[in-house]
Amino acid sequence: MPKVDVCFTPELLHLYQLEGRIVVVVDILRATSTIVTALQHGAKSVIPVEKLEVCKAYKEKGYIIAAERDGVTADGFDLGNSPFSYMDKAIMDKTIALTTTNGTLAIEKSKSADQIIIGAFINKKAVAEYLLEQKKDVLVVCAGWKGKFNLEDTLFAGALATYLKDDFILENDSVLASMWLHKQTSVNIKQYLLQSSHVQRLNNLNIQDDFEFCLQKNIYPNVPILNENGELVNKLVSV
Ligand code: 3SL
Repeated sequence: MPKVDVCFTPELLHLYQLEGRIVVVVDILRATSTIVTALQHGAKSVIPVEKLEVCKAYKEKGYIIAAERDGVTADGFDLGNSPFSYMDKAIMDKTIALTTTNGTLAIEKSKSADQIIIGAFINKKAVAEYLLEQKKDVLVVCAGWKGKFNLEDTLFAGALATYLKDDFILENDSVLASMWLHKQTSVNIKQYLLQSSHVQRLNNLNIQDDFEFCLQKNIYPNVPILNENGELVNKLVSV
C-alpha cells in the first residue's frame, strides 16, 4: 500500500524525502484556494513564483501578474490573492504569475517531488480521488504562516488523510494528529477557525467573504498539477 504523511510547515521539509512522492501543497487561506479557483474559472495556467521582483518581470511577457504580502495586494501588481478576483472573464485563457507569502514558497520548496498538486477544501474530493487513482506515496505540505504551524492547513491535511485512510498507510504521528484535529473540529470547523491566527489577520483586513468561500467543500472538480514548464495546469477528475 502507498503511504501518506503530513509536513506541518515548509520549515520541516528537510526531514522528508520528496523524491518518489506526490506532494499536495495546501494553503487554505488563501493561495491554494485561489489557484484552484483561477484555473476552474478559465485561466490557462498559473506560474507560482517565490519572489516579488521575479513575478513582476512576467508582465513584460504579457502575463497577468498577481502578488500578496501580509494579506494585501503588493504595489504594482494586477491582482492580489482573493479568490473572488479570479472569477472574471479577464483571466480567461491567460497565464497568471502569482507570488504569495507562504503558498507559492511552499510550492517552490517542494520541487524535488515527483509531482506537485494543489489542494484546498474547495477541491478536496477531486484531489483525494486523483491520489487514489495514482497509488503513489503522498506528502501533504502545509504552507503554514512564515514557517509556523497553522490550523487551517492542518485541518485540510486531516480531512484528506481521513478520506484516504483505508487505501494508504498512515506514515507518521503528524498524520494521526491532523486526522484527530479534523475529527474534533469537523462539526463546526468555521467556529474553531475563527480563533485561528490567520483568520484574525484576515478579519483585520475585512476579508471575511474569502474565509467563507475557502471553507466550502468540494465545489470544484479540478486538480491543479505543476507541469514540466513550472506552470500549474488543470486536470479534471470525475468525482
Ligand atoms: O501566505 C499566503 O500564501 C497567502 O495565502 C496568505 S493570504 O491569505 O493572502 O494573506
